[in-house]
Amino acid sequence: MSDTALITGVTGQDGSYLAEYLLEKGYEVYGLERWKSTRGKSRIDHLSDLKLVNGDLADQSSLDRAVREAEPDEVYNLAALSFVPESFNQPIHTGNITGLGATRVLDAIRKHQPNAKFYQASTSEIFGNAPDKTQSIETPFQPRSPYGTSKLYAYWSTVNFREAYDMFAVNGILFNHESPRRGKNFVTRKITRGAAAISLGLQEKLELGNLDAKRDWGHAKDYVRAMHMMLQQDSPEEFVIGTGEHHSVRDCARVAFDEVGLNWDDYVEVNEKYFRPAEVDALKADISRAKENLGWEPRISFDELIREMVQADLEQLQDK
Ligand code: NAP
Ligand code: F7E
Repeated sequence: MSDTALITGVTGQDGSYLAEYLLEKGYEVYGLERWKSTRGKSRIDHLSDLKLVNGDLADQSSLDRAVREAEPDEVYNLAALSFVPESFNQPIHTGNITGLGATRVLDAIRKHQPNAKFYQASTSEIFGNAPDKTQSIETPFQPRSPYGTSKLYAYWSTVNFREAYDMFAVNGILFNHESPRRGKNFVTRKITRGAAAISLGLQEKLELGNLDAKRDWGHAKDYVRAMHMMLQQDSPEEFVIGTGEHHSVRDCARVAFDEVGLNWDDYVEVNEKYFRPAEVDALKADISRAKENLGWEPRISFDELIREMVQADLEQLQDK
């Protein structure tokens, strides 16, 4: 009999790649979807074998029902309010969904499917402005946004359910990962779409915030592979997943505009409205443990990632 997985956040970037990956591996895959009056063209419309269950991370009974219906062997909690600037505007909602939501999923598993393995989508944002040049599982946590503080609550909830109820529950501390399916407000996609639009004569300028911020950017396809690998370990443990390299927002703009034969400096303007109340200046993963204990390494480079995103945006904008 095939394994069954339940993915919350299935309509998001990672959820769609993970669903694809698990379906290809022969899993029966259920995805938790928020109720909407229309779905429209989404990231998962091409996945005809995916089974959808309605539910919301704010609503315990819907999560209980989803777990009872799917009877999963593996649960991936990817649902969250994931856009850091918006978490400053909606700190309570962020705490409820991104923080407490994880506890609700854990509690549904504890009650209805206690042997299911649980993956929590944790994040490098829990490190904040970390003192170390690279961040590992040993680095102290000091988040700098309501998103980060909520994810830290979810992190400790996951550890606590593991210790208290002997559940197989792990956090994947993932650094930034992107793809052509990335939401349009996140900086890489804003840049690749902006460069594509400018090269096609559809836009004149691109306004950005802090060009000096540095992130460790990888490809989402590589990272969903790591999520699955983390649930196949003999015993549950946390891993940091990234590339071990970081680049500035400026570097990202340079590569994206180069892909369309333009000089980024002629088109990018800084607008302070995109600065955050508290910024995370630089993040870079130490992935030695993931390489050694998990056997995971990224396969797609930063340059390949950004160029792929620009080409996908060119195609999408030309089709309009
Ligand atoms: P994303 O594209 O923003 O997807 C977020 C998902 O959460 C969407 O499917 C969204 O559904 C769902 N969601 C939001 N509120 C919900 C609620 N109240 N109930 C149920 N579902 C809800 O995020 P992503 O980039 O794929 O990231 C996946 C997860 O990894 C998130 O938890 C994120 O915080 C975390 N993470 C991401 C990164 C990264 O760089 N991408 C790095 C580390 C950790 P709708 O479609 O209905 O809005
Ligand atoms: O910002 C700077 C901004 O919004 C990256 C989420 O997936 O990864 C993501 O969080 C950097 C920041 O991602 C603009 O100030 C400059 O320093 O693409 P971002 P993020 O905040 O790092 C982590 C790991 C997650 O877990 C989150 O869910 O870029 N920046 N100018 C800008 N950022 C945006 N969005 N827009 C700008 O115009």
